[in-house]
Amino acid sequence: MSNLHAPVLSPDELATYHEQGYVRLGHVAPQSEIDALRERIDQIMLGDIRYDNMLMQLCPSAGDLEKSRQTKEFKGSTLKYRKIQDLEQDPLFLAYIQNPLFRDLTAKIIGKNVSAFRSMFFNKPAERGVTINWHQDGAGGWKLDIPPKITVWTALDDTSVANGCLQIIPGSHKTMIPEQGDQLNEEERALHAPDEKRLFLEMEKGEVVLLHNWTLHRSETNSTNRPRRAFSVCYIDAATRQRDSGRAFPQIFPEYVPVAANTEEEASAAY
Ligand SMILES: O=C(O)CCC(=O)C(=O)O
Repeated sequence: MSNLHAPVLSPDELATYHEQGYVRLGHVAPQSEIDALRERIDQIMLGDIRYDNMLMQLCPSAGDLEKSRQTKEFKGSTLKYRKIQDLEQDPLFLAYIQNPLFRDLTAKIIGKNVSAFRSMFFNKPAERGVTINWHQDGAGGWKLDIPPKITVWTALDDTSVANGCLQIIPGSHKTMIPEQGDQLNEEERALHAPDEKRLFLEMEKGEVVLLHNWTLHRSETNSTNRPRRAFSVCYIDAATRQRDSGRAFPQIFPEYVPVAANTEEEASAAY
């Protein structure tokens, strides 16, 4: 494994983020910390560790459509989860979310008071998973009164074209594209996400990419016999509220401040 990233985003990296809408940060935490997160998320999926207020969704490819609803309920002991949110409640995940590099980069891009719109495990189970089509995170669908700017995406497994690595369109973050919500329609896709502009972000386990929320991205299914797990955190200005609900989000910096338990599906995105 290469050396760990310094706890500071360099001026070049910041410029690349602004210009390209993404920057690869390499490894930011020791492999032992990444291994502990992998073990912890498996414990949460298997129900060995339980939290009452975590949004959990089984992968639709597992065939149980009722349990593929995004609700704050444990859906059974299985590794076939697709999405688990609200992971800041778990001390291991919280420690990772508060990594000094993330504190520095959010301070440079957002400011000192930062919350998490979502702290999300995203999984493509072995030989499974679903395709996610081109979209911009929070372009309109999340109804936030301050546009989100930062997603930090960490590979918990090596990712490749075969297991459904992240695909992006560099530079696409400069315009809010979808007419409605976050997903591109056919016409927008042809114009803004032609195949020749697509970059496949194959990553090593533990590698991190900083994304602008509006950088177009998608991913395919996992055709390998091992899971493709990732952890993705969307950091937002702590002053952000959800327009219709007035909802605030758990504060991460300068220190963790949880919010009162929410009802189901409030912060989830359909994709
Ligand atoms: O992890 C992936 O494959 C894509 C996740 C995604 O689309 C998202 O976080 O909005």
